[in-house]
Amino acid sequence: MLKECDGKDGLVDGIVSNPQACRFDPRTLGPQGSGLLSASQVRALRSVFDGARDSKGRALYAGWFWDPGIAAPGWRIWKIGPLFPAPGNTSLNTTLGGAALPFVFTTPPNSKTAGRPGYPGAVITTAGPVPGLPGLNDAFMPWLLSFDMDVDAPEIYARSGIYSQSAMDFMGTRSTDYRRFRAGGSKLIVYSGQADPVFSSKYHIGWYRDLIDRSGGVRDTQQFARLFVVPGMNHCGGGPATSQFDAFGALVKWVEQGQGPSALIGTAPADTPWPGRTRPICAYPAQPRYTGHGSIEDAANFACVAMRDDDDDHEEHSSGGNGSGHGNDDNDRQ
Ligand SMILES: [Ca+2]
Repeated sequence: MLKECDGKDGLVDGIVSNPQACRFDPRTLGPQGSGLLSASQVRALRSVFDGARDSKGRALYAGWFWDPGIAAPGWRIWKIGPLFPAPGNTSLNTTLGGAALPFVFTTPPNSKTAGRPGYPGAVITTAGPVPGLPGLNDAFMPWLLSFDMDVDAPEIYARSGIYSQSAMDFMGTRSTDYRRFRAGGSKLIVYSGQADPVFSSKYHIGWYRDLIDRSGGVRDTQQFARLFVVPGMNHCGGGPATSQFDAFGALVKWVEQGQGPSALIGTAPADTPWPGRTRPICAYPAQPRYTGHGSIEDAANFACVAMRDDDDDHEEHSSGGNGSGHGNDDNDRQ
């Protein structure tokens, strides 16, 4: 992935700052390529990163970026399993997610399967990997493996009886209607880990593009809402990333002084390949580019520039002119 995608942002530095230009294909590691992966492993990877689909091939959610952060523990623990030996499938997607799906994201909760052995509502008897804690590892696997993307997945939008709101009604954040928010002078900063295993940055970018379409273009949208995608970062942290940044301080400055952030300055923590490295995390759709001078460990030697978007699936043709994150805070003073 790094070999294919790292340099596409203009600098080989272990960070994929232009994931839209990334053309990594796991088939290059399969039997027809280097042979590191089996054909079924390649199929699984392609399927997972393409995102969930129903039987007609319609996407139920976004796909996922190829980002080196997927090699980090913070990705693994959600998708594959924990960092300690444990029986069964112990990924958070099957334990935490396996419980949340039938009870929170299905309306009415667990209506079809309550009490059936191996299904939510049944007594969990599986031994846990941690002494004294209930075993969740394989408890919901029958439910998950029987989950029907055509029939069961739409229940996230369902309402029923006393459940006058669907899960998406009360928990979803897909709305692009920010008229009242904007009129009141409020500001919104959204950040997203490009290697977040839970919520896909592709989804966040898709939502933000919809917001741009509805709000009069990039510049108008950036008057009240800005998106910051953090390359390499897992869910709210972790991964090979400059994942320490002060988004709240930036929000306060924006609200109280009228200076919106064109970038958040991120610092790489100790458990990354480059502790102390700093980078501008640019307001989407701008991306950081090395100026060609000075240390690549220092954010000061990078500039936020308009994205060069090579991906046909992610065209950058919004009505916001050059669509770039202008690099000057002063532009944003009202
Ligand atoms: Ca790079």
